[in-house]
Amino acid sequence: MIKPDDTRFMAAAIRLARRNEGLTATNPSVACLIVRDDGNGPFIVGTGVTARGGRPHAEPIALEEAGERARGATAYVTLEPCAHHGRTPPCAQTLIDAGIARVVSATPDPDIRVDGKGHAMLRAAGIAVDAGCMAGEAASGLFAYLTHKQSGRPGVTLKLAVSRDAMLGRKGEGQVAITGAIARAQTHLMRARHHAILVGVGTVIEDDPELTCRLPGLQARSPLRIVLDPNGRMPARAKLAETARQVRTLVVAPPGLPVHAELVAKGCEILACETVNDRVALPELMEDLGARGIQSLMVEGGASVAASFLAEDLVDRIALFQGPETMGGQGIASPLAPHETPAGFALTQEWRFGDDRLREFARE
Ligand code: AOF
Ligand code: ZN
Repeated sequence: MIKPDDTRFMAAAIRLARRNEGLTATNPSVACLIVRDDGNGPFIVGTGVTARGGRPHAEPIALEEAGERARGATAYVTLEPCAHHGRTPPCAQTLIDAGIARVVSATPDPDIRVDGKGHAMLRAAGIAVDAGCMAGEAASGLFAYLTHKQSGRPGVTLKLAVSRDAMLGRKGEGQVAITGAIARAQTHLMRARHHAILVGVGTVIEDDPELTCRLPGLQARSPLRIVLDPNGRMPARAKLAETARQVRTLVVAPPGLPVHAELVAKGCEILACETVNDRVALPELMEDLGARGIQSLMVEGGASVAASFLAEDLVDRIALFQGPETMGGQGIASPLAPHETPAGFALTQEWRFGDDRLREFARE
């Protein structure tokens, strides 16, 4: 049975798991807390989060910190402990060997090597297992891993910044600041947590963005940058091309376009794609990216790329920033209005950053 304290510790574990989001592929970033109660109330004796690169898993890290204090304790894990032999023994076995008395888990692991076997191993060893504690919240953190495992494509976050009158910018004016510094920092953090970030070539031509994470200390966490370029319009002078040797840049285009040689010379990689009516075929592209191990994708612009992802039903989460200003008639209309909940989505979180607002939605 799940108790109020269980929810409290699982919430802490879910928060801890965010630390290595985007750094553990193709593993999910999982967290584990070892909690003891010697009669004076529960306290944490070990914490672990899946290491960078995916190994070790969260459980052995937490158990090592706990040492002998793990005997008789409860383990909180955001994902069902694994049941397979990888570079290390199964985490379920490690929990059993450490003398854990009870395991509380949040999300089942769809990996066919686990898929219920982790929980079964624990129960067979006489450990009390309570699964499904804060399942929704944990799944939201693991959405990229779960989407990739279940459908083979990356989990997609659509990020939009709109003005009070639902505009994304002004026509022909390049980058227009819609939100302030704190909201911008949030966007950079969001970039750091994704494996790849995608824009249409129109955004490159209009805005000449860098699409990197420029938060102090997190610059190395800039994701792979992807440009949809179905008609070979990607400028070789764009910042994305000029910096392709520092941050990987992938140009998605039909094969055989002449401009490519120059982009390749600057360090861009080219990914050949199918096109439909002069647009990149998105479902096929998503499959290709998934096959390359890309589990999470942030779509950052512009209006028609956002609309295409929505129309193809490829968006799993929406981050909708709203600034305080009004653009007026010269604006580029957003496919989503700031005050409405998009059809098929539910509001999951809402923040205020000064005059700006961020609402996050997840697929229902
Ligand atoms: C856990 N704890 O912290 C993580 C788990 O390549 P391997 O051997 O590391 O296995 C990858 C799989 O391990 C991954 O698909 C998922 O099922 C599980 N991840 N499991 O018990 C963890 N990250
Ligand atoms: Zn494991």
